[in-house]
Amino acid sequence: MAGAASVVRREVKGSVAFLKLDNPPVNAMSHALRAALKQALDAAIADHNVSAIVLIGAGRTFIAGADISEFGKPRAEPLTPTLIATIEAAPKPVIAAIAGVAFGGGLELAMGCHYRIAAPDARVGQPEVKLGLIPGAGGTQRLPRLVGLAKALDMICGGDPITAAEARELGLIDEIAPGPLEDAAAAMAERLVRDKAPLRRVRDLPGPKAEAEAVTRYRSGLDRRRRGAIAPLRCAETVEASATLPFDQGLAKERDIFIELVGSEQAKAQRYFFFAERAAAKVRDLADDAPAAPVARAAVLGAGTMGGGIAMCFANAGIPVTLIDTGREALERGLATVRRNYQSARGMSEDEVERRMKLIAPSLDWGDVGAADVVIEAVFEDLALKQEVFKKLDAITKPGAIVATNTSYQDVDQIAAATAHPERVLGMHFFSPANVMRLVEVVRGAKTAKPVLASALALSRKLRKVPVTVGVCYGFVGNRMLSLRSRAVERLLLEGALPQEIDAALVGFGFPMGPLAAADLAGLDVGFRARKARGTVFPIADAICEAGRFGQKTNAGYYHYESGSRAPLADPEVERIIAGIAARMGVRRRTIGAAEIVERTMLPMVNEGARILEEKIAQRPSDIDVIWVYGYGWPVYRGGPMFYADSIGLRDVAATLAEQARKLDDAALAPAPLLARLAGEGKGFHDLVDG
Ligand code: T1G
Repeated sequence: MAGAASVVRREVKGSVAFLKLDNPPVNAMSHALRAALKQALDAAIADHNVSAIVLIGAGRTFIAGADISEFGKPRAEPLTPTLIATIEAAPKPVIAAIAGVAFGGGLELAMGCHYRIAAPDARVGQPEVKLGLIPGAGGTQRLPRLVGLAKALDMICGGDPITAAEARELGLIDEIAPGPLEDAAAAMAERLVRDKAPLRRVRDLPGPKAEAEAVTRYRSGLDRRRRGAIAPLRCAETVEASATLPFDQGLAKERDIFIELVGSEQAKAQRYFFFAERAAAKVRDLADDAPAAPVARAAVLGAGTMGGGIAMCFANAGIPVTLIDTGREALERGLATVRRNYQSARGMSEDEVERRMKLIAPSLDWGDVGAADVVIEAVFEDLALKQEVFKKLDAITKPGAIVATNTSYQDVDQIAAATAHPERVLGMHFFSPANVMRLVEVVRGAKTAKPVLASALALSRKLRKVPVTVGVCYGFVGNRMLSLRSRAVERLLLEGALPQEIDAALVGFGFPMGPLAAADLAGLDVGFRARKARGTVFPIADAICEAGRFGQKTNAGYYHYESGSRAPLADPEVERIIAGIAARMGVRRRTIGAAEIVERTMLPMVNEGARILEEKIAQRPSDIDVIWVYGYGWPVYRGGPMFYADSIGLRDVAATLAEQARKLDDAALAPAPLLARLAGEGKGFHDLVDG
């Protein structure tokens, strides 16, 4: 970040002083920026030639909030509340001119100003909850006074931004700039001075009406959504106080809770994750600005659940896509599912449904891939079939087209070897439902060309996905680690844990759904076939499938389902199957507690994560964490499996794994060399140097 002197530039137009914030790339409110702004404000306020002050970003954005990299370090004045107090005490109008984003402390500073104007494409929001925090510079007290309690709850507990138009509608923004922002801000300033407009202070507005019903409704949904995260609850509590407490008492309450949360484990994990997500975008031997081939047209092979979801991603990004299948029935079924998904999407108009459907062209003709810049294969999960498909694609795809496989497991190098152009082949592993899940594991083959990789990463971001680059191995990173969890679950069932106990333990840990309810939802036959193909035996899972129980689709799996219901019901028949197998295997069953269930399902995954790092299948431990949070519902406030292991301490993790390996007589559970080495050195995965 830049030094104190240059981060705020003052430019005077007539009697209006523009204080230009210049702390690239996003004007994070570092101490240097705060100090320079305080200085510039004091000078402009004291300057009699200045009749109004405009705060504006010098670059692409207003302010992205507090400097997250400063959290956890001693906080130095001037803090944002001090800047706001300076503005509120000013005897002349101070205007916030917002381009790009005003997030967190940036919006709080803007709400501390007397007036706000924004560029039409600006966005404003309080995303602190995504960092395990609450707004800490008055946002919980000022925002409700401007937009009302219900909306403030939504914005602060949810953390998602709103558009300038919506903010204008709500009265959070006074004006949308009709032309260049700086000119519009200057005109606004001159008008305010000319009209001797009041110096409005949001703090002086009455507290919001206490909308008890709205609050109760919001709270009940919040408990379900937060999955153990603390910050959303503290956000609600503080925002609600704006309706009951005088402003300064509300502010003091906010301050106390903010300071408490900054040091919390959850906030530390979410800060770590903020930077982990950004690090995942960087590929070791690929320049950050490596050129990417444009994608004007796409094709998806296979109109099944994954193919349909992937086609929706392209349509959602405005990219025309051809959805191809060999069977008319399968194609029509796939298209009907896509339409149903759009029609059930919240807030999507019928016109918008039609507009997106028009971007998806169904076809039975493989030749239609010829016009596509990218082709994504999403056919049945079988290596030989995929090789055959790629061989065919070689002849019909246009030169330079990216040819990607959506396989969840198979060897991408073997698939590429079936073509004459392995350099343009890689894996783009989407997660189900593909139109919802944000993760894409971008599988780099041994022969994948760098421009192809760069283009696939850029395309993933254009599809509003989070791409993580991984190497080739069975199941890549996510599914490879998942298989260790599945093994542990199978063993725990055998030893006495019931499906509902295992699921409750992992839901209690923060996962949206337990592994057994999730397996029933996905369909047990998929795993059954994969195990058979690999010669892997899971006595209990296999027995349940052999009993014709494939999950929700057969109203029976690990649970029983009433017809038409998705609610998992404990089934004594399952317990009878398990008990029978345990007896035959001479396993005495016992009660197993939630803590042991968590330990025995999570630590083997961490161990496999260490092996994945040893083999350089993942570039860095934090990439593994990004994969688990965005692909498998790992609770973000626990950082991810590798961060979680570090928070326990690798010495303890290694000792527990060694004990599990001994007790279960399972060498695969013995600590991986990397984990054992780091534990021995008293280090953590975060000590591993990137590169
Ligand atoms: N602090 C420090 N660094 C930041 C930052 C921040 N707030 N925001 C972004 N960066 C870095 C980021 O790590 C990356 O670095 C580069 O800037 C570009 O970011 C008191 C307590 C603004 C929408 O949570 O949402 O205010 O990787 O890749 O996709 O109440 O960044 O290049 O080295 O994300 O164009 C609240 C966080 C803080 C907003 C831009 N604010 N930022 O997205 O670029 S808490 C936030 C974003 C707070 C107050 C509280 C996005 C963005 P590098 P990028 P982008």
